[in-house]
Amino acid sequence: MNRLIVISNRVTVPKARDKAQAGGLAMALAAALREYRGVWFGWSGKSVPQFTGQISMHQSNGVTVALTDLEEADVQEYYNGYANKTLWPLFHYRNDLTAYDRSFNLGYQRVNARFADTVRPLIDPDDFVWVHDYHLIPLGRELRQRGVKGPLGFFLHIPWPARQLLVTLPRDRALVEALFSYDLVGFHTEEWLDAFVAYVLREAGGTVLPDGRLSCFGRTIRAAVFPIGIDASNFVDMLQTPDSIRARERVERSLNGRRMIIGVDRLDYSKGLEERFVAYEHLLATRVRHRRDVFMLQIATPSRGDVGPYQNLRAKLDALAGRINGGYADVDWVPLRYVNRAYRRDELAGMFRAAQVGFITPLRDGMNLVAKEYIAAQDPEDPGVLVLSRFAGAALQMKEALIVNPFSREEMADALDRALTMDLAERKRRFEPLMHSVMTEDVAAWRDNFVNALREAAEVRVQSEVA
Ligand code: ADQ
Repeated sequence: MNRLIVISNRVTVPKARDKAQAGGLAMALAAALREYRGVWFGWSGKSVPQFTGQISMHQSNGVTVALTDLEEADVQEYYNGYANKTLWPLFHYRNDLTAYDRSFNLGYQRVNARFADTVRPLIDPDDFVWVHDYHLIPLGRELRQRGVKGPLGFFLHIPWPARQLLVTLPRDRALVEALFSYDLVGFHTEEWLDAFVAYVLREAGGTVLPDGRLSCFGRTIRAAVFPIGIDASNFVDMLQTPDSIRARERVERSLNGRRMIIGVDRLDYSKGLEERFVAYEHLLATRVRHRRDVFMLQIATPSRGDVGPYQNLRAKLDALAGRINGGYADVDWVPLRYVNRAYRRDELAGMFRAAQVGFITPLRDGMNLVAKEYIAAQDPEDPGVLVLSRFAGAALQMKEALIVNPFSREEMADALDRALTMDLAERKRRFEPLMHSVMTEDVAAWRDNFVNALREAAEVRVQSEVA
């Protein structure tokens, strides 16, 4: 079997003993690497005065990890700069927050070239190389320039933006052209794939071949949809761990018979947290009967705190939470519990189980795994209701959720009201197909579908080169 070389900005191999803390994606990639053998390469997270290109390799729970340090300027221009201040906001439809600085793009190209120089000696001719996410779009081109001829795949974990937005990016064509160095480019949903294809056809003069492949810039690739899932059976098992049960009981005790609405997100402007708070406030203002019989738990883990808009968002949410609690709390009831820390995954599972409503309303999200985790954690005999933004990639799969427009506080408050008053028969009717798809379209299926499609796409390329 061929080896798999996984390349991502950061590398997180879960340890067996802290399984409960690891994210589903990390678990899936680590499992793939154990199965296929291979290496997981990425940035160590450390910065050094000068880039050396040295790799430190170690074994981590059966996976070979290779890490490299980056220069301080690289971190500023590539990571904080082009990745988090340019591509992230633009790809999440926030060109008002997008920084278009040339130095960021130069840093981005430089780091991708450095990654390629560093990882190149680790790649054998028969290896499959799988590159992850927006930090590393040009890496495929850099690897091809350094003589890598084998299967090369890329997966984008975030949305692909509309053509009208992407054209605001200087050197937009070069970014898209770089994707044509891969054999296979994967997206979470048809919507992101369609936006990519629209750009290729209408901006770059590409064509769709009769076999569905895309041809442009003198190269031909396969672009396809691979909706990511969670490690669902593992998540369900976690509900039985003592820590999970303890977390659930702790929340349930504090409920005092009230119903709980839960949200769990990284503290990010794409997640619609302000709009969510305002919608909840609207519910309290317009449906007096829910006052005192519900509360909302919002867990928002701080993220990218070095970047300005994240600091502004945090200040706004602090103020909004204060306004809602100041306006509606009583001596024995606080309507909003707003928590800025991370929890172990088994604890989160327990908290999801204790909540009657999962309130997941990003303004734009590649997929959103929290929506799937909320469903996996429910009691099939008495499931809660998922209220989900239509702008999460997950909404295309999870049609039985209450799908809302996160920009409308009235629509969101209506959906909360409906979720809080829904009878058991309807809750079960909605839950069953959702649970079925969460269990079957899981992270292992995502990984295997991608790797199989990569094998096929590379074979087709080799055949057409020979012909
Ligand atoms: P994210 O933007 O990070 O991922 P998401 O898919 O929701 O968004 O994944 C977040 C993960 O972190 C979930 O597993 C969640 O449980 C966990 N998490 C969040 N807050 C936490 C907390 N306070 N404590 C512990 N765990 C917490 C990006 C894209 C998504 C895409 C994924 C995977 O933006 O659209 O679904 O990658 O491709």
